[in-house]
Amino acid sequence: SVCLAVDIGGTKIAAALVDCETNHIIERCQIATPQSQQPAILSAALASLLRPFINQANFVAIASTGIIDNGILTALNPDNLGGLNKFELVDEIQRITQLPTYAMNDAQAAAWYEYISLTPNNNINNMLFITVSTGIGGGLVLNQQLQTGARGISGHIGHTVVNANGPMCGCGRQGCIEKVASGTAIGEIGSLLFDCLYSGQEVYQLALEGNNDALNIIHSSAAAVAELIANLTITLDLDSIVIGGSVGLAPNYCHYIQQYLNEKPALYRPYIILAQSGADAGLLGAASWFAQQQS
Ligand code: BMX
Ligand code: ZN
Repeated sequence: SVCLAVDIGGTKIAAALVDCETNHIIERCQIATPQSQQPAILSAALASLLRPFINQANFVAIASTGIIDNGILTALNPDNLGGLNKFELVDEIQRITQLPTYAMNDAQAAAWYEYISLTPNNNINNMLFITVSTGIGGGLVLNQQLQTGARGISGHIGHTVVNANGPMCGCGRQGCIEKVASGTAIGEIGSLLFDCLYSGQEVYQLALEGNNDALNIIHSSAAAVAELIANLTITLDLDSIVIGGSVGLAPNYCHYIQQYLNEKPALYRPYIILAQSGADAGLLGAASWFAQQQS
């Protein structure tokens, strides 16, 4: 069958036709995520993105930022979606496409695709996928099973606290790792420091060009992610960590994480692997997860 896969992130929305037998992308298209509190604006953007693909698809599989519980998107951090905090995701897409529609969290979907791409050649039982991008997201595979959680929450590692006196996160908690280490945070900290508006990508570029202040910002982000990895490894007996997202995949970032982990005792150091599917992991993960649920 052919799946219309959709990946809704904080920065971009991608859609693709995926051949479910081969996990191959037939056609792909992407737009910027509208930054609006109004559900109707997101619905309209989705309708025009998806319309050209509808006739060629048998079902729709969505990977989306936010907590996906019974087809409803609830933003844990509404700041990542321009203030939007509730969206009837499955109902809206079903209305637009008239196709059977399923949805899951973006990082959970990417975790699943990275996991099935790594096995069966590797003996991985307990894996955590971490995306460091607009936000920080995660997907857990425990005993070879993807954990989606009874309420869809499983894997929301971006909202574990690294500094109880830190800045207020959009989720309402103080000092979440997402507020201090995500791409958005890297941009915010750089903007404050350089007294000028910078994106996370621009701060990262400065670091690559040798600016020491910018490099320190990237290093504290990687150090925070390394602490998170150590905490979760000793909690869940993780054997492998897969790092993805625009920051996670940026030059040297994964290497910095590895350096910080190398300072810790062996039990805190799982294998660190760079995500193989890059920007397509969410699309391919949702497509294969729901193709498998259907059969
Ligand atoms: C946030 C949260 C997660 C998401 C993660 C990465 C919202 C809207 N999203 O922690 O559900 O997985 O960001 O999302 O609360 P991305 O947009 O950076 O890929
Ligand atoms: Zn938070």
